[in-house]
This record gives sequence, C-alpha cells and structure tokens, in this order.
Amino acid sequence: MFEYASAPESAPANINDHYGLFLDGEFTEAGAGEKAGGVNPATGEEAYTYAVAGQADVERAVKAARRAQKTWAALPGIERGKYLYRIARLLQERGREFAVAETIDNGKPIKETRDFDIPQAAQHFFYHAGWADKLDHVRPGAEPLGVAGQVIPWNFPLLMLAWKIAPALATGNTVVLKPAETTPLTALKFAELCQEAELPPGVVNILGGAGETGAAIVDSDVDKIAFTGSTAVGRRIARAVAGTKKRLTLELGGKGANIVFADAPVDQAVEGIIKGVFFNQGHVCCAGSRLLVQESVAGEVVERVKARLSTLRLGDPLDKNTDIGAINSAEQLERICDLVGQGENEGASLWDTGVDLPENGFWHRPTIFTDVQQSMTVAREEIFGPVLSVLTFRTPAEAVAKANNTPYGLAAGVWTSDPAQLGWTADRLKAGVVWANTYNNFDPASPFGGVKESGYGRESGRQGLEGYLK
Ligand code: TXE
Repeated sequence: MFEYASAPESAPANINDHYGLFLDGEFTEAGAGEKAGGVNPATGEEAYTYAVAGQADVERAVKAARRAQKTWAALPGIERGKYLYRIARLLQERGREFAVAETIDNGKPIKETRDFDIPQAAQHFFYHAGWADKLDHVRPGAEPLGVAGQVIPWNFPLLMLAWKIAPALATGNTVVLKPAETTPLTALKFAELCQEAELPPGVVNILGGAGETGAAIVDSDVDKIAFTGSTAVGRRIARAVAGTKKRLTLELGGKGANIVFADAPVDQAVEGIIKGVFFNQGHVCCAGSRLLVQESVAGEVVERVKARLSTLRLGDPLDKNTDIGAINSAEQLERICDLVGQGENEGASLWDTGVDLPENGFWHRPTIFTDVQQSMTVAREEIFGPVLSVLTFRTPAEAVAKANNTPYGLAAGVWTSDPAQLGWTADRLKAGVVWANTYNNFDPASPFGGVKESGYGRESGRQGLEGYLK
C-alpha cells in the first residue's frame, strides 16, 4: 500500500456541478444534449449531473480513438510508459480527493476507497507502465489490437477503469470507456487527470451513459470489447460481437464458495469469511457468498462470525470508522431485498445484525442465512449484497461437489492447516481464482478471471496484456 503525504479523510472531493463527455481530449456536451444525475447512495441526493452519450457521440469518440491510435502505438514503449507513470503518480497525489469522490458516488466506506480502491488503481498504472517498454522482450513483434471499447460496472468504479485502461494503453491501444450509470464520477475526474498528464487527445475517451450507450459502443467500429458486469448483459454482448472482427473478454458474475475445514485457523477464517462477503457491501463479483463449513465446526464458526459482524459499524461512508457503507442504488437494494425474501420463503433461517439503518439513502443490514439447501435461490443466485449463505459438508469430496455446483466459476477460498488438503481441494475447484487461507486479495501481477458462466479472458498480469495484443 502507498503512503499518503497529507490530507485527512475530509479532503475536498472537488466535484463539479456538471461533467461533459470526454472526447478527443476535451469535455463536450452530448449531441442530443441528454443528461443524467449522479446520486449519493448514502443520502439519496443528487450530487452532480453528467452528459449521456448517444450513438453519434460514440461514433465520434471511436473515430478520435482510431486517429490517435497509430501515433500512440508508434511511440517507443518507454514513452508510453512515462504517461502511465505520470497518471499513476497523479492518482497517488490526488488519492484522498479521489477517495472522497468515490465514496460519495458509490457509497462504500472511505476506509476502503482510501486504502484499497484508489491505491490499487494507482498500483495498476505503475505495474503496466513497467510493461510498456518490456513487452517486446516477452512478446517480440507484439502488435496492439487497435481501439478497445470498455464497459465497466459500479462496484469498483475507478479500479475497474484502471484494470481496463492501463493494459490497453501499455500495449499501444486506445480506448473508449463507459463507466456505469450510477458511478461515472471518478472516471470523469480521471478524464481531467488525463488532461493534467497531457495524454495525447483521443487516447482515452470517456462517455457517460447507461445500457444504450454501452450497446452503441459494442456495435461501433472498435477492435475489442472488454466488459465487466452481469452475466445477462455479457451474454447479450457475446451475441452482438459474434461473427464480427471484434475480440471479446468478459468478466461476469459469481457465487464464490469459501470452504472452511475443521482444522482451519479459526480466528483467521472468521475474518476471511467476513472480508469475503461483507467487503464493499458484498458488491463484489468474486465474493465468498457461500460459506461451506465442515459440519463438526459449523455451529462454532457461524456463532463467531455473527459475534464479529455485530461489532462492525454501519453508517456514514465518509466516517473513517465506518465498516459497512450504503448499497449503491435503489435498484440494487430492491434486487437484494427480493432475493433475501426468496431465501425466507424457501425456508432458510435469516439472521441479521439488527443495527439501526440511517433514514435516508440505501442500506441493508449484514445478513446470514443458515439451514440453506443447495436448491435454494440464496445458494444459487448472485445476490451482490451483504448476505452470506451457509451450507455444511462432511467430507472434502462433498465440499468440492457443493462448491462446484453452480454455473459460475470466478473465485473460491480454502481454509485449512493441512497443505495436502489445500492442494487436493484447490486442484478440484472449478474457479478462476482460489485463495488459500485468505480471501479477496488482489495484485496487479496476478491474472484474474473466470471459468464457466463467469466469463473468459484474464485481466492483470502478463496474461491480461495478451487480451490487448494480436
Ligand atoms: O449490471 P449490468 P447491473 C451483477 C450483480 C448485479 C447484477 C445487475 O449480480 O446485481 O449484475 O447489475 C452496462 N450493452 N453484476 O444491472 O447491467 C451498464 O451500463 C452494453 C456483477 O448494474 O450488467 C454498466 O456500465 N453495456 C458484476 C455495465 O454494463 C450494457 C458487476 C454493468 O451493468 C448493456 C455488476 C448493454 N446492453 C453487476 N446493458 C461483476 N462481474 O462484478 C447494461 N450495460
């Protein structure tokens, strides 16, 4: 993690009243003049407005990216790298400001944006800056794809932008990126930062908008689509690009299993179970949303998780002591409540922390379901909220069978003191990422991505660069 020189959590977020589209190095209004509002999920109030790109704006952006791409790719790698280093340093310098803005826009606690989202985003640019001039050694004659269209979700707005933009730029591609409609703020602030870094116009274009704008990017004259979001939209995009020249990487949903064996280090496991599904209010594609715990220790483990959860503070995301923030949107809250309701109707036992919820904004108590059967909705569907479903197992084979009993395959965790048990289990899990005695740990050098219906392609690491090369 990086050190920050100054600025308390109360650093000004420097939020403009309105943001245009960032197109060819300039902020401009949408051709049709369409706008939308950015809402602070902790208050429910509008914090700013932004321009919504229509098809004609998308086409203009793709043309600008196309024009810029040849010059960008022709730069020596070391020069491209310098721009990425500059962006990384600016993100560090303005880290507190970006953290406050992200918290206001997304609802996640400042503790997380300050110590995780923003430093990780900066680290991503540092990591890929280092690749820009070394690629040729690993991949002689490596050629960029051209223009990448990138569509990202609202759960890690700036970090997902970094995951997409840093490797594209390092490899000589240019980008047209659309942030999610509920969280475009840090992407638009990032556009200002690109201006500050004097990035050549057209290399990065950022367009606000919802699904229609995303679909227009998918249908436009780009060479690649990189998408992170729901499996339903991922499927739609796969159909739209089938039979075109466009390359596609998809990072979709998950229903991660966190497997706790009886010999697991219990204190560590309890923390890992909580971090696994309550980090970022559970708005995490790789969340360990199913706890699979060995029957002999299930009672004890669940009681300890409940006790620890009861000590977490839910409330004002800008307070540095807050552990659990707001749900990102009214729609997401409704989706979570609907799935929780189905859990109760199907006979799972619900427990929640009982904590008082703030009057305004969108909130959900940390919730645990026990007596969960594999056939129940809460064991099968991604809830994408602060909800843990507990299942038990007797034998390692049963743990693996239950963990793999999902159409998803993004991530899993294994907790045990026995290295042989760990290896045996990890080898059999059908998941892109398996964490051992930890959960939700990330590193820019470590490739991330799913199997089965969680998508394909990898982001981060050397493998992530391949997604942007011919
Ligand atoms: O996702 P969408 P939503 C899951 C999670 C969540 C559910 C719904 O379970 O509850 O999806 O979330 C853009 N063509 N994940 O509705 O719609 C959209 O504007 C092109 C898991 O927010 O997939 C946004 O920028 N783009 C996930 C992005 O897609 C389209 C993260 C994601 O929104 C589009 C988010 C279209 N037709 C949700 N329609 C993860 N893997 O982390 C929408 N978009």
